[in-house]
Amino acid sequence: MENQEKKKIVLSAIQPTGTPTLGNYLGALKNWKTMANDYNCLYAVADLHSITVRPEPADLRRRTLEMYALLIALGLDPEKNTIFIQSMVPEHAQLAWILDCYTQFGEASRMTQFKDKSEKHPDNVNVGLFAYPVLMAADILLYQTDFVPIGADQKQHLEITRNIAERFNGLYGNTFKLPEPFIGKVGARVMSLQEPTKKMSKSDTNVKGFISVLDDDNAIMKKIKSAVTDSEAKVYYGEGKDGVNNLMGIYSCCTGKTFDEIEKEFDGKGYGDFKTAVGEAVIEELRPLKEEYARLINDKAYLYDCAKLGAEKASYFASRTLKKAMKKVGFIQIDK
Ligand code: ATP
Ligand code: LTN
Repeated sequence: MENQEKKKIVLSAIQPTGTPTLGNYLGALKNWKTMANDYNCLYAVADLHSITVRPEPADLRRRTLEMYALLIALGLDPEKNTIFIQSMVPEHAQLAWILDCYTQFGEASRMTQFKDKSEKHPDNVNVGLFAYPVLMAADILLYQTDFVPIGADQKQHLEITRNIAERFNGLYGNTFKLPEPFIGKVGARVMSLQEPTKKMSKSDTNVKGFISVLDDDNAIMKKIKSAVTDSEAKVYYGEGKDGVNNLMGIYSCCTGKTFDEIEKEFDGKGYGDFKTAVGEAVIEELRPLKEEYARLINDKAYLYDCAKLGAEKASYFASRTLKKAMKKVGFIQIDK
């Protein structure tokens, strides 16, 4: 523990809104695993965030546990790192309320995710959806986080987090550390296999557009083979080649090869060979995750134990920052 406290702090979270896609995996989860060796990492299943779209309670419970199992299946060590379920750590909702009062209506209105989601669900534009980035700011600021590994779509939420923290620090003196985003170079934006100008999304109605991390090998190969490309039949990274660029990005993330190396490897070969290689690389990349997940999901008792431990560890850190913020705002502090 002592040693861990000296390491820089990393925090990230993912909503339990469905099985993660290859986009979530390459854009976020894979970096989570890599960072776990060098940083003091806290990773959460953001179940509080996900009720902004009102899931069925039974679905939410099942998906939360599935997402939690997936995080451990990534190879994250629940003893060494802190893997927790957000709603089990009450400090998140508590700090979020305080930060709500230090966030301007105008700046929250400018968030593109809020605008997108309000358009998608015009029948349920709730206050939670509006305050979503503030809860995310609380998630991050509670742990004096240094780095936040996220996909490119979440950059704006990190900027508002920094603005809220700066405002609070400006008013009351240094309380929160200003976090930096960590966005990988490749994989930050994996595109849909069917419409490669749109990001790959687990809520896409066309299931051929995304690969779920638990898809079986056949399904993976089929989806890659039917990915939209172009009529040039030449593998290189370039303008107007969105489909090929996307597959090259995926292949590069899974194999560690650079774009130059990939172009050389497929010089003189057609898209058939290229797609087979990409499919195989994705299958190999996801295999250990799927095997470990299959084993873990049947061991509820172990998962519950890990979740309890994670929540205790998270709460230990979070309560220190919350106390500090409450004191600065002017709430009475009486030792229990
Ligand atoms: P939904 O499709 O349900 O809106 P989502 O697939 O965008 O959700 P989130 O749970 O919002 O997934 O995101 C989890 C993490 O995955 C975030 O860090 C996000 O930036 C990252 N991410 C999501 N989609 C992609 C993508 N296509 N490429 C790279 N990273 C992504
Ligand atoms: N908003 C993020 C999920 C999320 C998150 C966070 C990410 C919730 N809290 C804290 C990083 C840090 C999303 O929709 N992908």
